[in-house]
Amino acid sequence: MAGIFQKEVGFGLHAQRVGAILPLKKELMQTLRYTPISADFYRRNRDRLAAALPPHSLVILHANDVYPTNADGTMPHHQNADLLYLTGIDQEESILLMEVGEKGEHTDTLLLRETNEKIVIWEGARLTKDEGAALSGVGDVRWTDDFPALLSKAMEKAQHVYLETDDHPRRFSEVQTRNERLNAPLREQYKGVDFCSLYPLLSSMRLVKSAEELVQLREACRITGEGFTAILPRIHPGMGEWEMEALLSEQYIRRRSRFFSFSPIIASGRDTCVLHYISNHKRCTDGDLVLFDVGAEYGGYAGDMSRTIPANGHYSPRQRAVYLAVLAVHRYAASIMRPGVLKNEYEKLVRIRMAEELVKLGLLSESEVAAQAADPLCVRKYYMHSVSHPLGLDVHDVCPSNPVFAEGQVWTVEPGIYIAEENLGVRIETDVLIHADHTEDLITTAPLEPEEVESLMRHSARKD
Ligand SMILES: [Mn+2]
Repeated sequence: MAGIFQKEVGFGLHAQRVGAILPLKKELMQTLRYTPISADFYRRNRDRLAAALPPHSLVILHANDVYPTNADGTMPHHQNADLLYLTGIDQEESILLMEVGEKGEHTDTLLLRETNEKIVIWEGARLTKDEGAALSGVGDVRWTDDFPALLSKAMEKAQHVYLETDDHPRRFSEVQTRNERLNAPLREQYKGVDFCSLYPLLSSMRLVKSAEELVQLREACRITGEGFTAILPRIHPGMGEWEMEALLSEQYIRRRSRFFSFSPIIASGRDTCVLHYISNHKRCTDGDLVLFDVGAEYGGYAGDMSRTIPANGHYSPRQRAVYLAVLAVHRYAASIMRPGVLKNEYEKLVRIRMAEELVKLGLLSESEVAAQAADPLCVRKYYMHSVSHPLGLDVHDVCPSNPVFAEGQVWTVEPGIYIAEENLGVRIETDVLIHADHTEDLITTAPLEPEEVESLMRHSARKD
């Protein structure tokens, strides 16, 4: 069923509006820069979440805030990834309520910010109730004015209340999210209720990608690689890193990406060894390497790619040797990423392979590595980070701790070697989909072999 005219039957406290969910109107499609995922996907995600919850659970999920900057300025709105995953609604102030009954049946309500003439004039149209229903597959759509009354009714009946907490191990924030702020009084007010976190459930669900998500991820990866390849012939010694950023931004946005999926790293010379360099303020010089770690967003999903190129179009012998070492480790890592392998075990095997390459490059001694044969942590002198992270709605996507690889997961593979004393850092990163017996590189639109890079850079018009 293609998500059209599907009926949702109410089981919960308040009567569900039982009626046709209209298909996405052409006009709405035209207001989105990307082709949206079908409402079936979101309906299925809510079904799976509800099935995993105990009877008489309530899920409350808020949109992210629009964060202020200074004066009347704001950051662009960046939607809460879990709300996107369960509804596809990419609009501020939206709320999802899910009331789960005895056997996993659930009554869902989507609440949207009521639009008015002033909002239409200043900010443009917001979703109507019908549009919200068509995008999300939720039959009962209301304005947020109804939220307090709906919430207190639902809280009276709920035994377990599932709230959004962001438990990403590397999260650091001094400010409360909208979910944390709006949920704090509930924890105070309803002392006897079992408050639980959505994080473990949704991070496990989000780790394995559905067919619909793979369509979006493939597009994000395609754009990420293709945009980079398009600008390669235009790069030359003396060019500003920011100028390369500008060229890339044009390529991505032209392909319907709304923004970089993270602050782009375009680092030349010594800054190839700065892992999260984002100021992109220098001019590259003849003989430099330039490290790109960049990604295009598409439909909420993130691409994430690294390539390291010679500013003048030719790798020096040393640069080539380091590049080939990283490429060898990259190929090895992709070859052992198989269903059933523990992430931590995989990381260790990659360090063992990396140690071999660092010895060959004269950076580590054989005895140094032999002393740590089981897990050569000495590689961290030149390779400081891990090789893979999951990719999806978030660039560093959520997952349980020490996950096991499985079919349908999407991970980055990104080894690097950073030799600060030589101003020489190389990182090569692709995004791969795990299949039963191989990994599939989702970035087929950007070169990997050094000769390919050089050849694409040679085809330039005069570089100025
Ligand atoms: Mn990455």
